[in-house]
Amino acid sequence: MGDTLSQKIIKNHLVSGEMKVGNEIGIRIDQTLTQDATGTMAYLELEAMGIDRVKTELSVAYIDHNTLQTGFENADDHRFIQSVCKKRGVRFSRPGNGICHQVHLERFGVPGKTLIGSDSHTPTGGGIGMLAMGAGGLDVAVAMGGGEYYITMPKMVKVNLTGALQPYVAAKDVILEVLRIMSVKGGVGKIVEYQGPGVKTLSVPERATITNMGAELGATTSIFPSDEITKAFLEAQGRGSDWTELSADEDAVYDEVIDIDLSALEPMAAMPHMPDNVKKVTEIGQIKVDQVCIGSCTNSSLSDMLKVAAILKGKKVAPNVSLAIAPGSKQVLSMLATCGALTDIIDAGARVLESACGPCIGMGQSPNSAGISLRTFNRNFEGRSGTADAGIYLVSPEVAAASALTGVLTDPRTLGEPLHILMPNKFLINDNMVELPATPEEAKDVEVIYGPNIKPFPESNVLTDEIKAPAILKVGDNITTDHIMPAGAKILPYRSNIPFLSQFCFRQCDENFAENCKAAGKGFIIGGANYGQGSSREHAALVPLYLGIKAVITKSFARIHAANLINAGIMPLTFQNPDDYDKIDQTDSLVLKDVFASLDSGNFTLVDETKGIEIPLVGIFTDRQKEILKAGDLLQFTKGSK
Ligand code: MIC
Ligand code: SF4
Repeated sequence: MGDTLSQKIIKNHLVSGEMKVGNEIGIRIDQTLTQDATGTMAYLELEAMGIDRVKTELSVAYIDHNTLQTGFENADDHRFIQSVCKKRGVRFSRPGNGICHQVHLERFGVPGKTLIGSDSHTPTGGGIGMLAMGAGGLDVAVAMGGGEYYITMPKMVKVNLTGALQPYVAAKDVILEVLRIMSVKGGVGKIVEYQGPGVKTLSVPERATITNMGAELGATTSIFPSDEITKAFLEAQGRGSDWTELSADEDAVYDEVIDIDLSALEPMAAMPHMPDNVKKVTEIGQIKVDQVCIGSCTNSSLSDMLKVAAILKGKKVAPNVSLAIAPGSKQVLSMLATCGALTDIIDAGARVLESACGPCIGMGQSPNSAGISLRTFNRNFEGRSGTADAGIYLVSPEVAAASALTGVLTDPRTLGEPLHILMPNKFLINDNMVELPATPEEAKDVEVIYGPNIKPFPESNVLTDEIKAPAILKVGDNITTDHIMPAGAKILPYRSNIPFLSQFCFRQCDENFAENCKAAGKGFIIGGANYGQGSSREHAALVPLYLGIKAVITKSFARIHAANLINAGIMPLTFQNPDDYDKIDQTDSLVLKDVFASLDSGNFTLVDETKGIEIPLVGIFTDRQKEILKAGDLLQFTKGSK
């Protein structure tokens, strides 16, 4: 029996555990990336662990999220990250150089290598055959220090692609179709591998769009083979020597197979407020549009931008639409400028934004009240745009550009002649915005600069054998980390200030959450299925820790968030019988009994004193996780085991 592509890469990097589905395995990490919204915390953790120099083959810190700099906070955090990078051996991609995933794909990713990033869209690297995964900041810090990264050995899903995309149908439509089929929780505990004759019809940027948005499936990661197309891309980036051919064995066995005929796909959109709420553009009809945003790590490549420019060329943006475009990297922006396509974009009336995440994370460009915004992004969670009642539709660059011209949701196939966009044989290469670290000798004199916005970590949890606390909050299914710890221009600058952030925790679900936690001193959160989907932000665990949350009890968890909870010393527990969820009400008085014995057995008992009932819970932790929980958190555990 042969191996799938990801099984091969895992095998090459396996440090501990057995590669059996469901087992915890530890893998060696070759590369790491961070972005600034999670990076400040990750580098504080690196400093707290006392790591002198990073031990990975390559680590890069990107500044791409917090670039608005509405006050001193962001600039201070950038300076802090820059100084740690210089001292500890990390490359520093300056603000303006581009979105982490786009730049990493262009300049640093290598087929067959492992990459973890403190950002959930790190699987973008799967577009060139990397095993690239999103992780919490603390896990990334541990990997930078040479520690292994732990995942549950995933199941393997094959998406068998046949045919070829028709004109004006895009890679975005492929991943929207996968989301329609699998749903936002369908990928949990799985790796999605793209295979079949359709693969060779897709360029690297198209593949990267698909693996990027695999994050929305909840998948551990997604991956394409590394083939001649990957080789041509890397050669055009001046990195031909980084290429190796990689594919799954012919007789590899998959747990699930999904067939997609690329020729049969049509332009689609994910409707408010979930990425799997997918319909054909023709089914949704010509709804009026207020705003169109093009960019984000999903769709900001040169070829995406060239398609957009070709659609806009010589035309004018509809008067009712505000069109904002953020090219994904400095390379993309400068190539657009060189070939004149930027002029076509500007002349049509687009607002050109900095090469950064921008509107995707609510850093500006919030739509008008009840506005309809079409975005080429990957998440349309309620409120994420910064406008609580806006309706966000996720679409391809082709749909976005066509609709910006007409002012209504438009099927780009009505535009007529197909577009002919060719990938360049040579990209414009200029890495002058990536700062190299100091040599180990010079590094001794480099000072790490802390700004006043950097506040101490919350105190670690002390595990007790009995925890008596109220059900401080009860929420439903598919709660995202944007619900738990919102982002956006007002809050994002405080990612290194947990006390400040805590006021905003769960605001959208219960505006009294923080106050209730403070009044009770400690509490439990009760959730439905797929709790914690979305972002990798460990703040969605650190802030609840700060507010006294001891355990989160749900029907099921998203992968990265469950790991972040354990890393923060909060127990993620699930109902043995999912129907028991209905028995608990918010404010019920709860007692978790015999915690230490339960940690060993995996079976917990929750007493609901208000209802006078006992509810069986499950918490199956590996020995390593038990030790982390007993130590208080991963930081204490790592310090203790040094
Ligand atoms: C996101 O898209 O939600 C983010 C912002 O990139 C996050 C990281 C963060 O919260 O800083 C992610 O996807 O992990
Ligand atoms: Fe940035 Fe948006 Fe991508 Fe997150 S999803 S990394 S906010 S562009």
